[in-house]
Amino acid sequence: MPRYRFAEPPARLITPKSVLLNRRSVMAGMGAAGLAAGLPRAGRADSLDAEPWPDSTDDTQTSYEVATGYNNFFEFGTSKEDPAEHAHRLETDPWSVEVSGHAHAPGEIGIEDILSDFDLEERVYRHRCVEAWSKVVPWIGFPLKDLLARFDPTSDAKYVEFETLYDPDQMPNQEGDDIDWPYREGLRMDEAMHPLTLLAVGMYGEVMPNQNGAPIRLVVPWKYGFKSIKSIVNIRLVSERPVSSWEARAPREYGFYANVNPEVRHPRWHQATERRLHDGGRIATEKFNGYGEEVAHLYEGMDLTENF
Ligand SMILES: Nc1nc2c(c(=O)[nH]1)N[C@H]1C(S)=C(S)[C@@H](COP(=O)(O)O)O[C@H]1N2
Ligand SMILES: [Mo]
Repeated sequence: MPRYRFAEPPARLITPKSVLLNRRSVMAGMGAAGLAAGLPRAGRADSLDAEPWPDSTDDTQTSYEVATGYNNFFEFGTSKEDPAEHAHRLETDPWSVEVSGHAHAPGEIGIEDILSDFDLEERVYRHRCVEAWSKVVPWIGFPLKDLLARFDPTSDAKYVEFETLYDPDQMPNQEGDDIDWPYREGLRMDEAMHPLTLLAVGMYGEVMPNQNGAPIRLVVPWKYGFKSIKSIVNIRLVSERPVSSWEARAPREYGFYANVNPEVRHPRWHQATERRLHDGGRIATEKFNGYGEEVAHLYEGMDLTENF
């Protein structure tokens, strides 16, 4: 059992749907005004940050049992049940994350300091896997941009690269070649700085279960689940676009952007619908997983079929 715990109970940020809708129309107005005033579009995303983030979805939450019993965490095996069975082998305390590359103040931070220094919030996000299932999970975490700010990225930092722990003694499937280990992921800097992008350290009110990526993982709610890398030990600020593990393995199937998009099919299946794990029902998949109001501007002018 890890010794770390939350310094304070995370703020619960529940806002009724009506308030959210109202806020969205206010924001849309601000976006237009910002454009008219010649402000950079990024100002729009930043303005979302002034207020606590509301519940982003009114979907029924997935049960704790399903969210922690049906996982992808290939380091522990390739079946959905393997992580729950084997991830207890992962030693998450002590743990630290190294931030390196194009930063004025590169360095390392321990998990206890992460838990005490950043304002933890609960955010309910829909989480959609490229395999066309989805969960709705109350994550506990804080914006990635708050962590990056502490290490002071330089203007050469155009992308962020993430790496999971490599230790086959604890992660037995790293002996195999399902992935060119360690698991790697990447984001463009503006994606990394977006206030929806979380570093999650818990879920359902408790510290992160091992099978979900303890002690710290990424959650990027508008992208397919494989972007949300688990058990992070390295964060690198880089100038070139990193190649993520899935992209390296099958570049025709998994792109760098991996934005949820019902209009762009995976070569082996369509992406138009998804199976909700809480009831097995199928729903239509929404572009950007339903977070388009917040993130579509990041991809303005880009061909999302080419940049899938
Ligand atoms: N290190 C690592 N991170 C990972 C994975 C993995 O195999 N290894 N799987 C990804 C995939 S494909 C998905 S869908 C999500 C699953 O997260 P969950 O188990 O919390 O639902 O984790 C992502 N992060
Ligand atoms: Mo996934």
